[in-house]
Amino acid sequence: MLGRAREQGLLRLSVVNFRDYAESKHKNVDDEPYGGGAGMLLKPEPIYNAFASVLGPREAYPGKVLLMSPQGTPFTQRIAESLAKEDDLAILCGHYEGFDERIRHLADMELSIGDYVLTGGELPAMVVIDGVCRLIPGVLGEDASHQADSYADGLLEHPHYTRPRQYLGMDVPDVLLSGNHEEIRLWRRKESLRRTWLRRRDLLAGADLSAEDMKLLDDVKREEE
Ligand code: 4FV
Repeated sequence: MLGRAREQGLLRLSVVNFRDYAESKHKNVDDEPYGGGAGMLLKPEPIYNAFASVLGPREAYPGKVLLMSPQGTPFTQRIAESLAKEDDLAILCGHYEGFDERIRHLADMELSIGDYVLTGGELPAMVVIDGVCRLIPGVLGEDASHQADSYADGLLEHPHYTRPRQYLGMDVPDVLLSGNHEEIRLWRRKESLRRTWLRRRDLLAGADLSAEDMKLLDDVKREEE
């Protein structure tokens, strides 16, 4: 998807190795933490130099600068949708134990992809790039497909089925074979609410639920008691 989007000119992606902008003769990008402690930290100079050389003065940069770290704001579909409206994004990827604190001053937003620790910020950056760029019109082919995403309306997605009708004794729900679009819409909405109720009750608070949803949710709660 993203490769094709780049070929179609929908997306431009470049990677900058800030070691190329390190000042020391050995091109060091990391150093020991003041105050002691295990591991190494990313130095500010190589990253500031790289930013200035590649993107120009920070204050004149038109886009959003993102810094990937476990201390960041959890990356969500809502954030992906807001970032997809930006023309330019610059993503700073951590390494070693993390960043010298002064590097954070370059960032508009600090993002985390989850409460776990990785070896580098590159994979988190790729997660953000994928989650954001698939929302660019034209990247996913007919745009409708991401409108029915999980989280598109704050709920988990309903179950999906395709051929064959029966597999290993597992049947496709009759309602999906009925051709009755209203019945299908109601079933999908109810199953979306059921899955969210069973797996991510925390999401319901933030979801904009209609009166019809509340009734469906009551049915679900009764059925799942
Ligand atoms: C991370 C995350 C993450 C921390 C130490 C890179 C690592 C190393 N980034 N969401 N989770 N980063 O684990 O964004 O520098």
